[in-house]
Amino acid sequence: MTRGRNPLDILPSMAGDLGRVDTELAASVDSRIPFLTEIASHLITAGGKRIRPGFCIAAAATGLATDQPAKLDVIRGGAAVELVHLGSLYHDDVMDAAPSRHFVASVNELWGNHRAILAGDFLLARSSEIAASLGVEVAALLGATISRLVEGQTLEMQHLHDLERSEAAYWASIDGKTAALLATSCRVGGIVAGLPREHIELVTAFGRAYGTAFQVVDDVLDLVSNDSDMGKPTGHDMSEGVYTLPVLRHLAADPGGELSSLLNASMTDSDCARAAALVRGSGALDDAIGEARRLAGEAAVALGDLPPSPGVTALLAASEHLVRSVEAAAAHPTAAR
Ligand code: GRG
Repeated sequence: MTRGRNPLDILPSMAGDLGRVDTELAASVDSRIPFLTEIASHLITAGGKRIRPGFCIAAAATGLATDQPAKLDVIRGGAAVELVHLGSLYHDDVMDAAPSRHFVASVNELWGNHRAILAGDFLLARSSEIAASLGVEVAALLGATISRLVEGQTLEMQHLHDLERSEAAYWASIDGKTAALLATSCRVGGIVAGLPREHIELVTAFGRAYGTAFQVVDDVLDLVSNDSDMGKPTGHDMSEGVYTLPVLRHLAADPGGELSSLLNASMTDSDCARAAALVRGSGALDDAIGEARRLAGEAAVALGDLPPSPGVTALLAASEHLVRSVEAAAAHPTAAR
C-alpha cells in the first residue's frame, strides 16, 4: 500500500497510526463478493495522503501531553472518515468522467460507471457501520457530513459555466464539499478520545478553517500546476465549468475581458492554458492565496488557547505547510503556457 506524504507526518507516531488505518480500511471492504472487494479496494491501494485520518488522529492527540500510538477507536474513526472521502471520490470521478485518479486509471474507467457507483455506495455503507460502532453521536455526525458533501457538490453543479457565480456561492459550496469532512475528521477524533466539549469545538473549528483553506489551495494549484503534478491539465476546473475563487476574483476585476470570452463549455487545453495564464498574471491568484493564508491563520487561532501538546504542534505545522506549499507552487508555476 502506497500513500502520499501526509503533512502531519511530523508527529512521530503518525506513520505507524496511518499504517493501522490502512489495515482497517483493507478489512472494511471485505465482501462475500470478491469482485466488489477488488473494486472497492482500488483507490485505497492507489495512494492518497490520508489527510482526514491524520486530522482525526492529531485532533485526538491534542488531549495528550506526550506522543503515543492512538487508541483503537481513534484509528477506526480515521478509517470511517477516509471511507466517506473515498466514496465521494468514486462518485466524483463518475460525475466528471475522470479517466484517472492518483495517477492510476479510475474505477469508472476500468469497470464502468455502474460498478463505480455501487462500489462508492459500498464504501459509504462500510463507513456507516464503523461509525455506528463508535456511538450514536459519531454515526449521526457522519450521516450529516455526507449530506453536507452532497449539498456542496449540488451547489457547485448549479453554477457550472456561470460567469455570474457569486463568491458567496463559491464559499457555500466548498464549505459543504470539502471543509465539512475535515471539520468532522477533527471532531470525530475529539469525540472518541473523550476530550472536553469546549476542546472538541476548538478542534472542529480548526478543521473547518483548514478545510476551507485546503480547497482554496487546491483551486489555486489547478491554475499553476501541470498534468504531471496534478494528473490533470492546467485549468481543468475551468474546462469543467467550475469557476473557482481566483477565476471569480479575476472576472470581478475585469468584467467582459479576455477571460470571460475564453470561458465556455468547449474550451481546448490551449484555451485553458491561456485562461490560467491570465489569472496568474493578475492579482487574482495572489488574492486567493491571501484568503488561504487568512483561513490558515484562523485555524491556528482556534487552537490558541489549548495547552501545548504534540497534537497541537502537528496541526499548526500542517496549516503552515499548506500555505508554504501553495506560495512555492505559485512562485514557480509548472503550468502550460
Ligand atoms: C456520496 C459522500 C458522497 C458525496 C457525493 C461527489 C460528491 C457528492 C462530492 C464531491 C466531494 C469532493 C470530491 C470534494 C473535493 C475534495 C478534495 C479537495 C479532494 C482531494 O483531497 P485530497 O487531496 O485527496 O486529500 P487524496 O487523493 O490525497 O486522498
